[in-house]
Amino acid sequence: MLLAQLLVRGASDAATQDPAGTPTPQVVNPWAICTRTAVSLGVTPVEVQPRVPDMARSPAGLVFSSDDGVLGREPWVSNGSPGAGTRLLKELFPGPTGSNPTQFTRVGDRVFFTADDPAVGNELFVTDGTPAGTQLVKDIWPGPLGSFPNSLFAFKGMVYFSAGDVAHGRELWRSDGTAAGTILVQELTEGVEDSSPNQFAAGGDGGL
Ligand SMILES: [Ca+2]
Repeated sequence: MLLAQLLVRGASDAATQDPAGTPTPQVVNPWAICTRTAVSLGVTPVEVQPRVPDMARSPAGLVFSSDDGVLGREPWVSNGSPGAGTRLLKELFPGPTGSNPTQFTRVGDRVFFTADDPAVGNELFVTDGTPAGTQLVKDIWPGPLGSFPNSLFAFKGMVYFSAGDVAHGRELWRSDGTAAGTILVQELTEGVEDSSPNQFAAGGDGGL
């Protein structure tokens, strides 16, 4: 119906008057109208961006990042109420520079995320929604260089993610929230070459 209306309108728009005053239909390309219509409505981008959650629920409330203008962007928790119900969890990067926590991913009663700490670099952190329960999981790339954990994904009570270390490059890791329980799952590409796994999803057979 819409197309028919467009075609009629297109033909009408293209009609002109000859010297005798008789309308003379002109040959038109009706698809040109459709093309213009599609452009005006916008199109869906072909490239699908991975979804990166910027907040997650914990037993103590919603965990998210915020910049209060003094401490930089740090992890916060809110029970949904203003005032005392919304508070800083921990200042992971001291001073006005923020730790820029992101990729909040709930696993059981805890929320994993990545953040910058000047002592260890960009690494994996975990919180139960309390300041005391907000801590580094493991310094995967030892020292101030970061392992840059990415693509955090909750699966069977653990968080799976990609991270880089000196010996293996970027590979698939998993963590139960403890340093001892944070291990390289499998080195898909031997040596320091990256296999760069990402965009994890649970399969129909219960696998990752
Ligand atoms: Ca490090």
